[in-house]
Amino acid sequence: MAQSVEEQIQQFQNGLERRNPGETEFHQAVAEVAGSIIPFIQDKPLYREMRILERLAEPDRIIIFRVCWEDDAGNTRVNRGYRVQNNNAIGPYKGGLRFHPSVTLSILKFLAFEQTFKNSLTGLPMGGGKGGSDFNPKGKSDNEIMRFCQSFMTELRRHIGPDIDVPAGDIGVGAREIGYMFGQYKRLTNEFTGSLTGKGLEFGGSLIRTEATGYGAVYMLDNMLQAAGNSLDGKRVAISGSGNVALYAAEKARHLGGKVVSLSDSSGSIYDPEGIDEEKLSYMVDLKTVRRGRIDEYAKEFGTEFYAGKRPWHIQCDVALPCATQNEVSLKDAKTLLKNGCIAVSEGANMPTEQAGIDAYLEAKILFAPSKAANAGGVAVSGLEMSQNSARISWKEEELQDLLRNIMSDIHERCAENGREGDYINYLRGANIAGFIKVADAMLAFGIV
Ligand code: NDP
Ligand code: 2IT
Repeated sequence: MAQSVEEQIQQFQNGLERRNPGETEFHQAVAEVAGSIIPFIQDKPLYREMRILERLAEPDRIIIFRVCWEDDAGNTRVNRGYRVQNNNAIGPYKGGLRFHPSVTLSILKFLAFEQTFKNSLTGLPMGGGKGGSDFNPKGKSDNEIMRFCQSFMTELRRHIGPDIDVPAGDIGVGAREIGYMFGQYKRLTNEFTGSLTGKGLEFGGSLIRTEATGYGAVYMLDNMLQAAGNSLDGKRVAISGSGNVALYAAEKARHLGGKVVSLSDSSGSIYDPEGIDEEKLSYMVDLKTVRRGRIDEYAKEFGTEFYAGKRPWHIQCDVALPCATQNEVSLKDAKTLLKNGCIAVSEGANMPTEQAGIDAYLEAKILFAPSKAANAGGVAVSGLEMSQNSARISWKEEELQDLLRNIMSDIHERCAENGREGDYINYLRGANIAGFIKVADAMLAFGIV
Protein backbone atom coordinates (compact mmCIF):
# COMPACT_ATOMS: atom_id res chain seq x y z
CA MET A 1 0.00 0.00 0.00
CA ALA A 2 1.25 3.50 -0.82
CA GLN A 3 2.52 5.51 2.13
CA SER A 4 0.50 8.49 3.35
CA VAL A 5 2.17 11.93 3.27
CA GLU A 6 2.48 11.84 7.06
CA GLU A 7 4.24 8.46 6.87
CA GLN A 8 6.62 9.77 4.21
CA ILE A 9 7.48 12.78 6.38
CA GLN A 10 8.06 10.52 9.38
CA GLN A 11 10.25 8.12 7.39
CA PHE A 12 12.29 11.01 5.94
CA GLN A 13 12.76 12.51 9.39
CA ASN A 14 13.70 9.17 10.99
CA GLY A 15 16.42 8.71 8.38
CA LEU A 16 17.72 12.25 8.90
CA GLU A 17 17.86 11.79 12.68
CA ARG A 18 19.60 8.42 12.33
CA ARG A 19 22.25 9.89 10.04
CA ASN A 20 22.77 13.01 12.19
CA PRO A 21 22.45 11.84 15.80
CA GLY A 22 21.96 14.45 18.50
CA GLU A 23 21.83 17.41 16.09
CA THR A 24 18.53 18.74 17.40
CA GLU A 25 18.62 22.20 15.78
CA PHE A 26 19.44 20.65 12.41
CA HIS A 27 16.57 18.15 12.81
CA GLN A 28 14.22 21.01 13.70
CA ALA A 29 15.14 23.17 10.69
CA VAL A 30 14.84 20.29 8.23
CA ALA A 31 11.54 19.06 9.72
CA GLU A 32 10.00 22.52 9.29
CA VAL A 33 10.92 22.49 5.58
CA ALA A 34 10.01 18.82 5.00
CA GLY A 35 6.51 19.54 6.38
CA SER A 36 5.94 21.90 3.41
CA ILE A 37 8.00 20.20 0.70
CA ILE A 38 6.97 16.55 1.01
CA PRO A 39 3.26 17.39 0.48
CA PHE A 40 4.25 19.76 -2.38
CA ILE A 41 6.24 17.13 -4.31
CA GLN A 42 3.57 14.42 -4.12
CA ASP A 43 2.57 15.08 -7.74
CA LYS A 44 6.11 15.96 -8.89
CA PRO A 45 7.82 12.59 -9.36
CA LEU A 46 11.05 14.03 -10.75
CA TYR A 47 11.82 15.92 -7.54
CA ARG A 48 11.03 12.76 -5.58
CA GLU A 49 12.93 10.30 -7.73
CA MET A 50 15.96 12.56 -7.92
CA ARG A 51 15.95 12.81 -4.09
CA ILE A 52 16.22 16.59 -4.15
CA LEU A 53 15.15 17.15 -0.53
CA GLU A 54 17.43 14.35 0.71
CA ARG A 55 20.36 15.91 -1.17
CA LEU A 56 19.58 19.39 0.16
CA ALA A 57 19.70 18.01 3.70
CA GLU A 58 23.17 16.50 3.17
CA PRO A 59 25.72 19.36 3.09
CA ASP A 60 28.05 19.37 0.06
CA ARG A 61 31.01 19.64 2.42
CA ILE A 62 31.85 20.40 6.05
CA ILE A 63 35.21 21.78 7.13
CA ILE A 64 36.21 21.59 10.82
CA PHE A 65 39.52 22.93 12.07
CA ARG A 66 41.49 23.92 15.15
CA VAL A 67 42.00 27.62 15.88
CA CYS A 68 44.91 28.40 18.21
CA TRP A 69 45.56 31.90 19.45
CA GLU A 70 47.34 33.67 22.29
CA ASP A 71 45.45 35.75 24.87
CA ASP A 72 46.78 38.99 26.39
CA ALA A 73 48.24 37.12 29.36
CA GLY A 74 50.32 34.97 27.02
CA ASN A 75 48.20 31.80 27.46
CA THR A 76 47.66 29.51 24.48
CA ARG A 77 43.94 29.15 23.71
CA VAL A 78 42.23 26.57 21.52
CA ASN A 79 38.86 26.87 19.77
CA ARG A 80 37.10 24.99 17.00
CA GLY A 81 36.33 26.58 13.62
CA TYR A 82 33.75 25.40 11.08
CA ARG A 83 32.43 26.07 7.60
CA VAL A 84 29.38 24.18 6.39
CA GLN A 85 29.05 24.45 2.59
CA ASN A 86 25.50 23.27 2.20
CA ASN A 87 24.60 23.74 -1.47
CA ASN A 88 26.01 25.75 -4.40
CA ALA A 89 23.47 24.84 -7.11
CA ILE A 90 22.53 28.47 -7.83
CA GLY A 91 25.70 30.36 -6.90
CA PRO A 92 28.79 30.40 -4.67
CA TYR A 93 28.20 29.34 -1.05
CA LYS A 94 27.13 32.42 0.89
CA GLY A 95 26.32 32.95 4.55
CA GLY A 96 27.54 34.38 7.80
CA LEU A 97 30.07 33.42 10.47
CA ARG A 98 28.92 33.12 14.09
CA PHE A 99 31.28 33.48 17.06
CA HIS A 100 29.45 32.37 20.21
CA PRO A 101 30.22 29.77 22.92
CA SER A 102 26.99 27.92 22.04
CA VAL A 103 28.15 27.19 18.46
CA THR A 104 28.00 23.50 17.53
CA LEU A 105 27.97 21.60 14.27
CA SER A 106 24.20 21.13 14.66
CA ILE A 107 23.63 24.90 14.86
CA LEU A 108 25.80 25.63 11.84
CA LYS A 109 24.18 22.84 9.80
CA PHE A 110 20.71 24.23 10.57
CA LEU A 111 21.87 27.71 9.61
CA ALA A 112 23.52 26.56 6.36
CA PHE A 113 20.42 24.56 5.39
CA GLU A 114 18.12 27.54 6.06
CA GLN A 115 20.50 29.85 4.22
CA THR A 116 20.15 27.78 1.04
CA PHE A 117 16.39 28.48 0.90
CA LYS A 118 16.76 32.08 2.05
CA ASN A 119 19.36 32.93 -0.57
CA SER A 120 17.20 31.37 -3.27
CA LEU A 121 14.26 33.53 -2.15
CA THR A 122 16.28 36.72 -2.66
CA GLY A 123 16.35 36.01 -6.41
CA LEU A 124 20.14 36.55 -6.43
CA PRO A 125 22.68 33.89 -7.50
CA MET A 126 23.88 32.68 -4.11
CA GLY A 127 24.17 29.17 -2.67
CA GLY A 128 23.97 28.42 1.06
CA GLY A 129 26.71 28.14 3.68
CA LYS A 130 27.45 29.05 7.28
CA GLY A 131 30.41 28.91 9.61
CA GLY A 132 31.88 30.15 12.82
CA SER A 133 33.44 29.12 16.07
CA ASP A 134 32.69 28.40 19.73
CA PHE A 135 34.99 31.37 20.51
CA ASN A 136 33.38 33.80 22.99
CA PRO A 137 34.14 37.41 21.99
CA LYS A 138 32.61 38.83 25.19
CA GLY A 139 35.13 40.47 27.44
CA LYS A 140 38.02 40.00 25.00
CA SER A 141 40.33 42.90 24.14
CA ASP A 142 40.55 44.21 20.57
CA ASN A 143 43.97 42.59 20.26
CA GLU A 144 42.62 39.21 21.36
CA ILE A 145 39.77 39.50 18.83
CA MET A 146 42.32 40.40 16.13
CA ARG A 147 44.57 37.43 16.94
CA PHE A 148 41.62 35.04 16.98
CA CYS A 149 40.26 36.37 13.66
CA GLN A 150 43.68 36.13 12.01
CA SER A 151 44.18 32.56 13.16
CA PHE A 152 40.64 31.59 12.10
CA MET A 153 41.18 33.08 8.62
CA THR A 154 44.59 31.45 8.22
CA GLU A 155 42.75 28.14 7.83
CA LEU A 156 39.41 29.34 6.42
CA ARG A 157 41.01 31.10 3.46
CA ARG A 158 41.84 27.78 1.78
CA HIS A 159 38.13 27.10 1.44
CA ILE A 160 36.68 30.49 0.40
CA GLY A 161 36.95 33.01 -2.41
CA PRO A 162 34.71 35.38 -4.38
CA ASP A 163 33.51 32.59 -6.72
CA ILE A 164 33.69 29.77 -4.17
CA ASP A 165 32.29 30.78 -0.81
CA VAL A 166 31.74 34.29 0.56
CA PRO A 167 31.29 34.56 4.35
CA ALA A 168 29.85 37.55 6.24
CA GLY A 169 28.78 38.44 9.79
CA ASP A 170 26.29 36.89 12.20
CA ILE A 171 26.11 36.74 16.02
CA GLY A 172 29.40 37.98 17.45
CA VAL A 173 30.79 38.93 14.04
CA GLY A 174 30.39 42.55 12.99
CA ALA A 175 32.42 45.21 11.19
CA ARG A 176 35.42 44.88 13.52
CA GLU A 177 35.76 41.10 13.04
CA ILE A 178 35.16 41.29 9.27
CA GLY A 179 37.90 43.94 9.05
CA TYR A 180 40.45 41.72 10.82
CA MET A 181 39.47 38.67 8.75
CA PHE A 182 39.53 40.54 5.44
CA GLY A 183 42.95 42.00 6.31
CA GLN A 184 44.31 38.52 6.94
CA TYR A 185 42.70 37.06 3.79
CA LYS A 186 44.24 39.81 1.69
CA ARG A 187 47.65 39.35 3.29
CA LEU A 188 47.69 35.58 2.78
CA THR A 189 46.39 35.57 -0.78
CA ASN A 190 47.81 38.89 -1.99
CA GLU A 191 44.43 39.42 -3.61
CA PHE A 192 41.92 42.25 -3.18
CA THR A 193 38.63 40.56 -3.98
CA GLY A 194 35.14 40.40 -2.54
CA SER A 195 35.88 37.31 -0.47
CA LEU A 196 33.82 38.56 2.49
CA THR A 197 30.81 40.87 2.74
CA GLY A 198 29.90 43.34 5.46
CA LYS A 199 33.26 45.04 4.86
CA GLY A 200 34.03 48.62 5.88
CA LEU A 201 33.02 51.26 3.33
CA GLU A 202 36.67 52.20 2.77
CA PHE A 203 37.59 48.74 1.49
CA GLY A 204 34.74 47.52 -0.67
CA GLY A 205 31.80 47.39 1.74
CA SER A 206 28.32 48.35 0.60
CA LEU A 207 26.17 51.15 1.95
CA ILE A 208 23.17 49.89 3.99
CA ARG A 209 24.61 46.38 4.57
CA THR A 210 24.70 47.09 8.32
CA GLU A 211 21.07 48.18 8.38
CA ALA A 212 19.71 45.74 5.78
CA THR A 213 18.63 42.76 7.90
CA GLY A 214 16.67 44.81 10.43
CA TYR A 215 15.16 47.09 7.78
CA GLY A 216 14.23 44.07 5.67
CA ALA A 217 12.46 42.32 8.55
CA VAL A 218 10.33 45.42 9.06
CA TYR A 219 9.60 45.77 5.32
CA MET A 220 8.39 42.16 5.36
CA LEU A 221 6.16 42.95 8.34
CA ASP A 222 4.86 46.09 6.65
CA ASN A 223 4.19 44.19 3.40
CA MET A 224 2.18 41.56 5.27
CA LEU A 225 0.20 44.19 7.18
CA GLN A 226 -0.56 46.10 3.99
CA ALA A 227 -1.66 42.94 2.15
CA ALA A 228 -4.08 42.40 5.04
CA GLY A 229 -5.38 45.99 4.76
CA ASN A 230 -3.55 47.12 7.90
CA SER A 231 -0.39 49.15 8.67
CA LEU A 232 2.36 49.61 11.25
CA ASP A 233 1.04 53.01 12.23
CA GLY A 234 0.58 53.26 15.99
CA LYS A 235 1.38 49.57 16.60
CA ARG A 236 3.31 48.58 19.74
CA VAL A 237 6.38 46.65 18.61
CA ALA A 238 8.19 44.16 20.86
CA ILE A 239 11.75 43.40 19.73
CA SER A 240 14.25 40.99 21.28
CA GLY A 241 18.01 41.39 20.98
CA SER A 242 19.99 44.62 20.78
CA GLY A 243 22.55 43.63 18.18
CA ASN A 244 22.92 44.40 14.53
CA VAL A 245 19.50 43.10 13.49
CA ALA A 246 17.44 44.36 16.45
CA LEU A 247 18.80 47.93 16.47
CA TYR A 248 18.00 48.59 12.81
CA ALA A 249 14.65 46.79 13.03
CA ALA A 250 13.85 49.24 15.85
CA GLU A 251 14.90 52.21 13.73
CA LYS A 252 12.82 51.18 10.71
CA ALA A 253 9.77 50.18 12.79
CA ARG A 254 9.80 53.66 14.32
CA HIS A 255 10.18 55.36 10.92
CA LEU A 256 7.14 53.47 9.64
CA GLY A 257 4.99 54.67 12.57
CA GLY A 258 5.44 51.86 15.09
CA LYS A 259 6.18 52.37 18.80
CA VAL A 260 9.09 50.14 19.87
CA VAL A 261 8.51 49.13 23.50
CA SER A 262 11.25 46.56 24.15
CA LEU A 263 14.78 45.39 23.36
CA SER A 264 16.85 42.76 25.17
CA ASP A 265 20.21 41.05 25.52
CA SER A 266 21.27 37.79 27.12
CA SER A 267 20.98 39.40 30.59
CA GLY A 268 17.31 40.47 30.26
CA SER A 269 14.82 42.84 28.63
CA ILE A 270 13.91 46.48 28.95
CA TYR A 271 10.31 47.68 28.71
CA ASP A 272 9.73 51.28 27.67
CA PRO A 273 5.97 51.88 27.30
CA GLU A 274 6.55 55.43 26.03
CA GLY A 275 8.45 54.02 23.05
CA ILE A 276 12.16 54.08 22.22
CA ASP A 277 12.48 57.39 20.38
CA GLU A 278 15.37 58.60 18.23
CA GLU A 279 17.42 59.94 21.13
CA LYS A 280 16.97 56.80 23.23
CA LEU A 281 17.81 54.61 20.24
CA SER A 282 21.07 56.50 19.63
CA TYR A 283 21.90 55.95 23.30
CA MET A 284 21.25 52.21 22.79
CA VAL A 285 23.37 52.08 19.60
CA ASP A 286 26.25 53.72 21.44
CA LEU A 287 25.79 51.44 24.48
CA LYS A 288 25.75 48.27 22.38
CA THR A 289 28.06 48.97 19.46
CA VAL A 290 30.64 51.39 20.89
CA ARG A 291 30.75 50.73 24.64
CA ARG A 292 29.61 47.07 24.36
CA GLY A 293 27.71 47.45 27.67
CA ARG A 294 24.76 45.58 29.21
CA ILE A 295 21.15 46.55 28.58
CA ASP A 296 20.19 47.39 32.18
CA GLU A 297 22.20 50.62 31.71
CA TYR A 298 19.40 51.79 29.42
CA ALA A 299 16.83 51.14 32.17
CA LYS A 300 18.95 53.08 34.66
CA GLU A 301 19.49 55.98 32.25
CA PHE A 302 15.81 56.39 31.30
CA GLY A 303 14.08 55.03 34.44
CA THR A 304 12.31 52.18 32.66
CA GLU A 305 11.63 48.57 33.69
CA PHE A 306 14.38 45.97 33.38
CA TYR A 307 13.36 42.31 33.57
CA ALA A 308 16.51 40.42 34.55
CA GLY A 309 16.92 37.08 32.79
CA LYS A 310 13.63 37.46 30.88
CA ARG A 311 12.73 37.65 27.21
CA PRO A 312 10.25 40.37 26.23
CA TRP A 313 7.32 38.20 25.08
CA HIS A 314 5.14 38.86 28.16
CA ILE A 315 5.05 42.57 27.26
CA GLN A 316 1.81 43.86 25.70
CA CYS A 317 2.43 44.33 21.99
CA ASP A 318 0.63 44.33 18.63
CA VAL A 319 3.54 42.98 16.59
CA ALA A 320 6.68 41.05 17.55
CA LEU A 321 10.15 40.90 15.98
CA PRO A 322 12.36 38.22 17.54
CA CYS A 323 15.88 39.38 16.59
CA ALA A 324 18.26 37.62 19.02
CA THR A 325 18.73 33.88 18.49
CA GLN A 326 17.23 30.44 17.74
CA ASN A 327 14.41 29.03 19.88
CA GLU A 328 13.96 32.22 21.86
CA VAL A 329 10.15 32.04 21.52
CA SER A 330 8.75 28.90 23.20
CA LEU A 331 5.22 27.57 22.78
CA LYS A 332 4.34 29.27 26.07
CA ASP A 333 5.75 32.59 24.81
CA ALA A 334 3.84 32.23 21.52
CA LYS A 335 0.62 31.60 23.45
CA THR A 336 1.28 34.65 25.62
CA LEU A 337 1.82 36.80 22.51
CA LEU A 338 -1.46 35.54 21.04
CA LYS A 339 -3.35 36.04 24.31
CA ASN A 340 -2.10 39.63 24.47
CA GLY A 341 -3.50 40.29 20.98
CA CYS A 342 -0.30 40.15 18.88
CA ILE A 343 -1.38 40.12 15.21
CA ALA A 344 1.94 39.68 13.39
CA VAL A 345 5.40 38.16 13.90
CA SER A 346 8.36 38.81 11.60
CA GLU A 347 11.50 36.81 12.44
CA GLY A 348 14.71 38.86 12.26
CA ALA A 349 16.70 36.07 13.93
CA ASN A 350 17.16 32.61 12.40
CA MET A 351 14.59 30.03 13.60
CA PRO A 352 13.68 32.03 16.72
CA THR A 353 10.32 30.30 17.26
CA GLU A 354 10.06 26.67 18.36
CA GLN A 355 8.03 24.50 15.97
CA ALA A 356 5.10 24.24 18.41
CA GLY A 357 5.05 28.04 18.67
CA ILE A 358 4.89 28.35 14.88
CA ASP A 359 2.02 25.87 14.84
CA ALA A 360 0.21 28.08 17.36
CA TYR A 361 0.66 31.19 15.16
CA LEU A 362 -0.62 29.34 12.10
CA GLU A 363 -3.58 27.92 13.95
CA ALA A 364 -4.49 31.40 15.21
CA LYS A 365 -4.01 32.65 11.63
CA ILE A 366 -1.88 35.63 12.57
CA LEU A 367 0.52 37.12 10.01
CA PHE A 368 3.75 35.15 10.33
CA ALA A 369 6.92 35.76 8.31
CA PRO A 370 9.44 32.94 8.89
CA SER A 371 13.10 33.85 9.22
CA LYS A 372 14.21 32.60 5.81
CA ALA A 373 11.92 35.22 4.25
CA ALA A 374 11.89 37.94 6.92
CA ASN A 375 15.64 38.30 7.48
CA ALA A 376 16.74 37.78 3.85
CA GLY A 377 17.40 41.52 3.41
CA GLY A 378 20.83 41.16 5.02
CA VAL A 379 22.16 38.50 2.69
CA ALA A 380 20.43 40.23 -0.23
CA VAL A 381 22.51 43.37 0.33
CA SER A 382 25.54 41.09 0.77
CA GLY A 383 24.72 39.81 -2.73
CA LEU A 384 24.64 43.41 -3.94
CA GLU A 385 28.01 43.98 -2.25
CA MET A 386 29.40 41.01 -4.24
CA SER A 387 28.09 42.53 -7.49
CA GLN A 388 29.62 45.92 -6.69
CA ASN A 389 32.98 44.29 -5.83
CA SER A 390 33.04 42.26 -9.06
CA ALA A 391 32.25 45.35 -11.12
CA ARG A 392 34.60 47.53 -9.02
CA ILE A 393 31.89 50.11 -8.43
CA SER A 394 29.85 51.47 -5.50
CA TRP A 395 26.16 52.15 -5.76
CA LYS A 396 24.52 55.15 -4.15
CA GLU A 397 22.48 54.84 -1.00
CA GLU A 398 19.14 55.64 -2.68
CA GLU A 399 19.70 52.94 -5.31
CA LEU A 400 20.48 50.37 -2.63
CA GLN A 401 17.50 51.42 -0.50
CA ASP A 402 15.23 50.93 -3.53
CA LEU A 403 16.80 47.57 -4.36
CA LEU A 404 16.33 46.34 -0.78
CA ARG A 405 12.70 47.50 -0.64
CA ASN A 406 11.99 45.85 -4.00
CA ILE A 407 13.73 42.59 -3.08
CA MET A 408 11.69 42.38 0.14
CA SER A 409 8.48 43.09 -1.70
CA ASP A 410 9.33 40.40 -4.31
CA ILE A 411 10.00 37.94 -1.47
CA HIS A 412 6.62 38.83 0.03
CA GLU A 413 4.97 38.19 -3.34
CA ARG A 414 6.74 34.86 -3.91
CA CYS A 415 5.74 33.63 -0.46
CA ALA A 416 2.16 34.85 -0.88
CA GLU A 417 1.78 33.17 -4.29
CA ASN A 418 2.95 29.81 -2.98
CA GLY A 419 1.36 30.05 0.45
CA ARG A 420 -2.26 30.99 -0.25
CA GLU A 421 -4.74 28.86 1.71
CA GLY A 422 -8.18 30.35 1.02
CA ASP A 423 -8.27 33.76 2.74
CA TYR A 424 -5.14 33.06 4.75
CA ILE A 425 -1.55 33.33 3.55
CA ASN A 426 0.73 30.69 5.05
CA TYR A 427 4.02 32.50 4.49
CA LEU A 428 5.96 29.59 5.99
CA ARG A 429 4.76 27.14 3.36
CA GLY A 430 5.13 29.82 0.68
CA ALA A 431 8.75 30.57 1.66
CA ASN A 432 9.72 26.90 1.76
CA ILE A 433 8.19 26.11 -1.62
CA ALA A 434 9.39 29.25 -3.41
CA GLY A 435 12.92 28.81 -2.02
CA PHE A 436 12.94 25.11 -2.93
CA ILE A 437 11.81 25.32 -6.58
CA LYS A 438 14.73 27.38 -7.90
CA VAL A 439 17.40 25.27 -6.20
CA ALA A 440 15.63 22.01 -7.11
CA ASP A 441 15.36 22.92 -10.79
CA ALA A 442 19.05 23.85 -10.92
CA MET A 443 19.92 20.51 -9.29
CA LEU A 444 17.78 18.64 -11.82
CA ALA A 445 19.70 20.33 -14.63
CA PHE A 446 22.99 18.99 -13.23
CA GLY A 447 21.85 15.36 -13.06
CA ILE A 448 23.02 13.11 -10.27
CA VAL A 449 25.88 14.95 -8.52
P1 NDP B 1 24.61 40.37 17.26
O1 NDP B 1 25.74 39.60 17.81
O2 NDP B 1 24.83 41.72 16.68
O3 NDP B 1 23.46 40.51 18.37
C1 NDP B 1 22.88 39.41 18.95
C2 NDP B 1 21.89 39.86 20.01
O4 NDP B 1 21.14 38.74 20.46
C3 NDP B 1 22.55 40.46 21.23
O5 NDP B 1 21.69 41.39 21.83
C4 NDP B 1 22.75 39.22 22.11
O6 NDP B 1 22.85 39.50 23.49
C5 NDP B 1 21.46 38.47 21.82
N1 NDP B 1 21.70 37.04 21.98
C6 NDP B 1 22.55 36.27 21.25
N2 NDP B 1 22.52 35.01 21.69
C7 NDP B 1 21.65 34.97 22.71
C8 NDP B 1 21.19 33.96 23.57
N3 NDP B 1 21.65 32.69 23.46
N4 NDP B 1 20.26 34.27 24.49
C9 NDP B 1 19.79 35.55 24.60
N5 NDP B 1 20.21 36.56 23.83
C10 NDP B 1 21.11 36.28 22.89
O7 NDP B 1 23.93 39.40 16.17
P2 NDP B 1 22.93 39.78 14.98
O8 NDP B 1 22.04 40.90 15.37
O9 NDP B 1 23.74 39.89 13.75
O10 NDP B 1 22.10 38.42 14.86
C11 NDP B 1 20.88 38.21 15.57
C12 NDP B 1 20.08 37.12 14.87
O11 NDP B 1 19.80 37.51 13.52
C13 NDP B 1 20.78 35.76 14.76
O12 NDP B 1 19.80 34.73 14.81
C14 NDP B 1 21.37 35.80 13.35
O13 NDP B 1 21.58 34.49 12.83
C15 NDP B 1 20.26 36.51 12.61
N6 NDP B 1 20.63 37.15 11.35
C16 NDP B 1 21.65 38.06 11.28
C17 NDP B 1 21.93 38.68 10.08
C18 NDP B 1 22.96 39.76 9.96
O14 NDP B 1 23.05 40.34 8.88
N7 NDP B 1 23.72 40.08 11.00
C19 NDP B 1 21.22 38.33 8.84
C20 NDP B 1 20.12 37.43 9.04
C21 NDP B 1 19.86 36.85 10.26
P3 NDP B 1 24.31 39.50 24.20
O15 NDP B 1 25.04 40.64 23.57
O16 NDP B 1 24.02 39.67 25.64
O17 NDP B 1 24.93 38.17 23.86
O1 2IT C 1 21.76 34.61 8.45
C1 2IT C 1 22.12 35.40 7.55
O2 2IT C 1 21.47 35.56 6.52
C2 2IT C 1 23.35 36.18 7.77
N1 2IT C 1 23.96 36.09 8.84
C3 2IT C 1 23.87 37.08 6.69
C4 2IT C 1 24.64 36.30 5.67
C5 2IT C 1 25.36 37.10 4.62
O3 2IT C 1 26.08 36.45 3.86
O4 2IT C 1 25.21 38.32 4.54
